[in-house]
Amino acid sequence: MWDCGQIFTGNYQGKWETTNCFKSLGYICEMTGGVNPQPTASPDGHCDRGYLLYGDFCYHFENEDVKNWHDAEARCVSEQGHLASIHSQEELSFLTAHMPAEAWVGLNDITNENQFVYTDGTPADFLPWGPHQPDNWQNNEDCVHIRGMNHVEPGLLNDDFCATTREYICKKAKGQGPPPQPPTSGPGWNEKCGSWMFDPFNDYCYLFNFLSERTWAEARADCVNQGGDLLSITEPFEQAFVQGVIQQSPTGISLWMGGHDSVIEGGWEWMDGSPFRYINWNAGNPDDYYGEDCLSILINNGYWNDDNCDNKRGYICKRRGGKYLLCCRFLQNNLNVQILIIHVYCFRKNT
Ligand SMILES: [Ca+2]
Ligand SMILES: [Ca+2]
Ligand SMILES: [Ca+2]
Ligand SMILES: [Ca+2]
Repeated sequence: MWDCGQIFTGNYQGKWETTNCFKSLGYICEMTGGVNPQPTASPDGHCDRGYLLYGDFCYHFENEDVKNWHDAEARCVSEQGHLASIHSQEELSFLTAHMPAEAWVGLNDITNENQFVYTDGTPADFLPWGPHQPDNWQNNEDCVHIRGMNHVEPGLLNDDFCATTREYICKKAKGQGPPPQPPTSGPGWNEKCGSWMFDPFNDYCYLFNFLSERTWAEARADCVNQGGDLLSITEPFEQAFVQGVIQQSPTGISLWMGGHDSVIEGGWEWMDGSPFRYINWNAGNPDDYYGEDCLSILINNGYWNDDNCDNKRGYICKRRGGKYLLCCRFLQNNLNVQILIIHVYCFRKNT
C-alpha cells in the first residue's frame, strides 16, 4: 500500500517520501530530450498485486513468509510462476536491489548432481557463483539461493540445503490487458473509507501513519493533501477506537494529532474545527515544557501530551467517510454560488 513516491510542493518543496498508491495527486512525466521522441505504445502488460514489473516479467519478493525451497517453488507455481531464473547482470542487479536477505531462486541440481537447471525451464546461461561455490557441502546442497544486500557478496549464488527456510523470489510472465484498477473490495478495502480505516460507530475515516516520521506541520500537510486533516478526538468512543489501533504500532512513542495551542497559550483547538471538549491528558500535562504547542497521543496508553511541534513523529489523519466525499467532488465542478448552497447541504446531511 505504501509503494509509491511523492514529491512535495509548497512549504515542503522538493521533499520526497513513500506514500499510499491510491492517492489522487498531480504527476510529472519524463521524456528523453533532443531526439524527437516518438510516442510509445501504452504498456501491454501489467503485474498482479504484490509483483513488480521488470522487462517482460513480474517478480514477487517474499521476505516475510520464509519457506524451504520446495514449498517456495510450490507457492510460485500456485501463482502461475516459478522461483526466479536469472539471465543477465541487469536482471541480477534488479533482484539484488530488492532483496535485503538471501533468497531462493529456481536453480537446482536435484536430479543430476552438478547439472544445474531452472524450474521455469530456461537455460542456466548466467551463473555468478560465489567464491568456491557450488561446493555441494556435506554432499547435500542441491538448491540455490542468491546472496542479498546483507551479505558481503551480494548478488552471488550459493548451493544450499533445500530444507533451509529462507526468503524467495517468484517470477512469471507479465499479464496482458488493461492494468488492474485500485481495489474496490477485498482485504484492506471498505466501501466507506476505501483504503483508510473506519470506526464503525461514526462517519469518519482514519489513516494511521506509523512509519512516516514528520514534524507536526509536515504531518498535517500530508493529511490535508489526502483530503483530510490531522486527527481530532471528540468523544470517548473515538478515543477507544484510536487507542485500540495505535497499540499495533511497531515503533514510536507517540503520534501527532490535530490539536494545538499555538495561537493562544492554553487555548487548545482542533485543526479540523471540531470543538475541543473531550480531553484525555496524560498526568501532569499539558505542561508547555519549553513551549510545547502541538498535541500527540502516547502509543502505550492513549493519553495525550502537549509536545514540541518540531519533533518528528508518526501521525494519524482523519476525514469524513463515504457520501461526503462524493459530495465534495461534486462541489469542485460547480460555480461559487452553488458551492455555498451545496456546502450547507453537505454539512447538514452529515452532522
Ligand atoms: Ca548438489
Ligand atoms: Ca554451498
Ligand atoms: Ca503550549
Ligand atoms: Ca508535555
